Amino acid sequence: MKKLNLNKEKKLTVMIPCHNEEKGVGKVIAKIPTKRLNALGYKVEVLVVNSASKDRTVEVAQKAGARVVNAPIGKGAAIQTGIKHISPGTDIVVMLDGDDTYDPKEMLRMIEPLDTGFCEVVIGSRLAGKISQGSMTSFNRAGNWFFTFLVRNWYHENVTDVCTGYFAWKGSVLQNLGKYLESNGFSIEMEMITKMARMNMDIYSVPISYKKRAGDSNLKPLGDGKKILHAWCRNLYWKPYARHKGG
Ligand SMILES: Nc1nc2c(ncn2[C@@H]2O[C@H](COP(=O)(O)OP(=O)(O)OP(=O)(O)O)[C@@H](O)[C@H]2O)c(=O)[nH]1
Ligand SMILES: [Mg+2]
Repeated sequence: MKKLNLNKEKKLTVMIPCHNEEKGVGKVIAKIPTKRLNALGYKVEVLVVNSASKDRTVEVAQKAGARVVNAPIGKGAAIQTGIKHISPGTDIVVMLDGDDTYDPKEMLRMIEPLDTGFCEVVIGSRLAGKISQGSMTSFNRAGNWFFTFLVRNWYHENVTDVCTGYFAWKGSVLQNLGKYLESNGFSIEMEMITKMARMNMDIYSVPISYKKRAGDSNLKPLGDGKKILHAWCRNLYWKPYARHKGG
């Protein structure tokens, strides 16, 4: 008879897409609650997905203990590359930005519903959480609210912040989603959320905090807003089998 290994160590990867984030990435990695995660039975790996940074991002990330992989330019392209570099058998993947806007300690709240089997995907919601003064312009806040309204009403998904950069997935669920991703830029979050909705994934939101970024933004609110709207339209009639890239 096969022996059951009840004390199996679980694997958690923290994925951080970075483009010129020398000011933030070290702080983000240092704030990951590794000891608390270890106590919950998780072995933690930090994966920084770097695109063409011209500053000390790679050096700072490696010094802080991260594995660094290089990706083509664009947040979406980086996420697609990052997914392919996640170690096989990873139980949970958490993703957050490298600009020190999200609180890594709050990943404990993000992973609890996954750890206890409540759902498959957790979205960190700033709009239902705490947004510090000066961290989000009124224009961006209105845009987020508008895109969230569109997703709630046309995809019937109970999400409260579709432009967030803080996610947690069961590892196998993210690998499945990764096969369908195509966006290279900032429409990636909209693409992920709308495709996860169409794949009937079990998604819930938890409130998180958001504060002012360290370093300069890469987002172009108007141009990227148009691409986000385009991703929302494009996936309305999308089905997982329709554009499957194979595998
Ligand atoms: N690897 C990689 N990461 C990127 C790229 N563009 C943005 N990122 C990262 O994606 C995260 C989000 O990008 P930000 O520029 O902060 O965009 P944002 O959070 O929507 O906008 P702000 O509110 O101004 O910070 C950050 O960690 C960036 O470093 C890219 O081309 N490649
Ligand atoms: Mg940011």
